[in-house]
Amino acid sequence: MTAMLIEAQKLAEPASPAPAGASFELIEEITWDELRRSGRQFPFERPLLVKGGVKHWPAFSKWSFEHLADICESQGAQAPVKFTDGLVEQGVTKGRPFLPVAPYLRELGKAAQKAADPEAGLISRARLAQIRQQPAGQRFHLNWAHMQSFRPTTLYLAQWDILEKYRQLRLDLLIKSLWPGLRMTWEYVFLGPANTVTGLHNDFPHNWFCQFRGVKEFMLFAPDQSAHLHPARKYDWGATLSEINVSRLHEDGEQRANQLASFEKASGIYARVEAGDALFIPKRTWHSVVSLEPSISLGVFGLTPYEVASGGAWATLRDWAHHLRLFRWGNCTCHQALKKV
Ligand SMILES: O=C(O)CCC(=O)C(=O)O
Repeated sequence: MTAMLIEAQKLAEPASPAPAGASFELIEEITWDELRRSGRQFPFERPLLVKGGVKHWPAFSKWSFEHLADICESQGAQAPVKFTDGLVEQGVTKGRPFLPVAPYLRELGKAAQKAADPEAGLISRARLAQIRQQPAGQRFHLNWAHMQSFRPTTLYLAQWDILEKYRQLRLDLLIKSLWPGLRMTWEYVFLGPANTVTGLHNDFPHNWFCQFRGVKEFMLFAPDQSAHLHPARKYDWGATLSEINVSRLHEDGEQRANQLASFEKASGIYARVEAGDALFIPKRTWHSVVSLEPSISLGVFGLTPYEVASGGAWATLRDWAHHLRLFRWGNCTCHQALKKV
């Protein structure tokens, strides 16, 4: 596997100026120790970034790209794995390549050793430090020129079911430390290089998003911002997708101009999630994610028994209808596009 496959294609300086996009405020941050001492009632109503929230998990110290590659190889996992080809949330979902996974992980391990550019990102490190000096709630815009400087990586192992294949990896997760009470959880692993983009969407359960390696930037929007975010008809099992493609905001066209005008009215929350952090994403919170470095992440969706019976049953019914070709067939993230949408 060549490095070309994991490296995002750098683009020339764009001719047009970057759009302003939505306005943002910084996410509320708390350390893991402060959170435990605070006695705050879970679930929280707004997104919360818990610094060091998973540093006490064995996965934080053990899970490197090399470690995961070794596990795949030692267990004879030579069978190719299904990758995503970048954004699946917006536009037409294309076929997904099957490739051997261990060489990919080793490539990511090598890329992770290179120091990341501190200037890169929707907010550079220096600007973030400046914003942190301002009073809480101060609004700012993101540097959309960053999104214009690369084409999202074409190979991303998003929502890989590695925890089903290698069940011993579950011993490295202390999920109960984040999810108190009676809750069923579903875990999804995301492994990918710098410059992966997960498009704007919201999920129906609450999510504890855990970062073990690398840095990711999150744009988050409360459910009351939906009117500005163009919910799409495209079908996904547990998510509502947006028509707004954050990696192509700057492109011309009447449709894009309308989307941009509406996106500029939205008020969002920005989070920079670093290795060891846990981010709480309340249910139905819109989010889009851009990686700044090769990353190993875990999304943990949690539902109470009541939520499983209500929301889960509804999602399952919709899914049956979809697979019976009765509901949004030909416009979904789970099948290759049959017609142009
Ligand atoms: O890390 C990513 O690229 C996407 C994560 C995400 O969207 C989620 O956990 O719901």
